[in-house]
Amino acid sequence: GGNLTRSQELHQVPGNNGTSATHTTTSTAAQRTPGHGTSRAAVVAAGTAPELGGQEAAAIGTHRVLAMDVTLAPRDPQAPGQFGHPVAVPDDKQEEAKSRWKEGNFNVFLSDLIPVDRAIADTRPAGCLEQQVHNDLPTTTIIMCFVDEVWSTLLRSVHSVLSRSPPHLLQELILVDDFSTKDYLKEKLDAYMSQFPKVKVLHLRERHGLIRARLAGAQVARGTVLTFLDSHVECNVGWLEPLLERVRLRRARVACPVIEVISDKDMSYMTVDNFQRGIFTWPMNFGWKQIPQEVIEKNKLKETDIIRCPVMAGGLFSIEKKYFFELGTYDSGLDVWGGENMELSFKVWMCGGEIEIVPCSRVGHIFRNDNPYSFPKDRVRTVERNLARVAEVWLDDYKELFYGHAYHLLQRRAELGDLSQQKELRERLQCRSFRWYLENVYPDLAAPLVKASGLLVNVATLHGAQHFNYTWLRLLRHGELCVVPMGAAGALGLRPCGGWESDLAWRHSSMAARPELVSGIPTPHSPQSSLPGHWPLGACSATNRYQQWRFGSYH
Ligand code: UD2
Ligand code: MN
Repeated sequence: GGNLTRSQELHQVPGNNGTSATHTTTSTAAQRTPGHGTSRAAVVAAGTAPELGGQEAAAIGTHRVLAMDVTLAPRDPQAPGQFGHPVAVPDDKQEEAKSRWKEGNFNVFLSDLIPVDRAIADTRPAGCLEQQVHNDLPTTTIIMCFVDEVWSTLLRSVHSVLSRSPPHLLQELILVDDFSTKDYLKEKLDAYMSQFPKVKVLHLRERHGLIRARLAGAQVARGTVLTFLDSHVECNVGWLEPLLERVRLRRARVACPVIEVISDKDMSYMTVDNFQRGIFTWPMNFGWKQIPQEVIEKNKLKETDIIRCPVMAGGLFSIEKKYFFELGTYDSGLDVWGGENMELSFKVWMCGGEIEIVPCSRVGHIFRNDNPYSFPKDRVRTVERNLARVAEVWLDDYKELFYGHAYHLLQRRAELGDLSQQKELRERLQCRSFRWYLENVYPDLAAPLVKASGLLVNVATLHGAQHFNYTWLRLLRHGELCVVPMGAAGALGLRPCGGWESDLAWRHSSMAARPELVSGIPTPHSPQSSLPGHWPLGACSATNRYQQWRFGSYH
């Protein structure tokens, strides 16, 4: 699995911290019934206002989102990077900057140069300033776990929380040190943070990995809502209340801010395109996908509308603490990094909750090309193992698609560890099927259960064999029967397919435009007869047209 990057267009934000001109919008009521197809309901939930029960709102009262930001009048307006402006490395410092890059896989030299409490531009869409939130929002514990984070970046993350979160909502900020090796993250960090009564540092005694480190923070959290953040972020003005409001309105909900970009090169704060959903592609790679312009226009979507997402990025979100524990938190068998966002996303949706991006909440994050810390075991293998665990527990029959796109993992299923607890949890919570998820939450994902199907035809002879499915596990299936080599002569026959440990795979490089069966099924013995029994195996050859086969349709 590659690292998380944001590849869509970025926009440099204007230099003043100017709040955008006020523009009053009243949200129109929109249905929030679980969606069908890619209708409005599938991608967007109602804005804040319509969900306030009239009477309740009157009794409890609401207020506009507090634009609290102690950095609005920065100590030193001339400081480099102030207001989120880009910073350039001076000519005589190029070498130094270059050599320090690997400390965090971003421009650490510049991070050290800019104030830890710099101001950034308020990038919220017009309309956010008018939004109302309840007066009785729940409190939150912010959990920020880190391993060997860069000092100035960690401090900037903490300061951005303290500067831009309403104190009455911030129960505490727990820094979970995942057994860092750097000296400055020990007594020096404790001493620095001791000036902030709400900040607690929890030093783990061994490396837990981010998944179990977050859980260590969650165990001791005292706030009603947990808010997870990475340790290289800058929370923007008014970021917290809209998240807590969404959780306040419905507890079975995960609320995510829009993740904006802090440039790894010049440390500038950049906003991103609106109307992006969190999605995944096979084999479970997270990405963002733009909502098509027609959908935006047809449904008159506004930039402030909540966006429902099939999956979340993973790092930044609010979830009610009790709900998180009811869901069984994360699968604690997931190691170090990766895949936990998929696990929680599937679990939330399939077990009755929902995941959304809240456009009026914005947090910058430094996206890096590589993890700057070491993995206890091989990085790729760790992430792959995590993803396969998630596939085994949540994808039902569709896990064949996962393995079909990551075929080498099929051999490693024995390494996945015990999954019985996770499967029991899914039973106990009476979660829906993955098929339900596909139909209702992510209908635009292509998820055909077989790769190809129909009459299997030899290209050389155009002779049709029986109807077969070519599965993601590379079986040639005819109902419950699979094509297998039989007998010493290498003739073919049909046999019950058997389970996952089947070794009956056929390699077929199938491109709908130029389908070719590259290996496996060979020269015909008797072109007139049907496939099984009469097409002996022969050595593979790229040019032998008798070895080229085509299916009726490719999916
Ligand atoms: C993304 C998520 C990240 C996590 C990851 C998949 C965002 C912005 N980031 O990757 O939160 O969901 O996908 O797992 O959505 N850390 C530890 N111990 C470890 C490894 C990491 O404490 O063993 C910390 C790390 O210092 C950082 C956080 O966990 O604060 C996330 O790690 P990352 O920033 O390397 O992940 P990222 O942003 O590439
Ligand atoms: Mn990160």
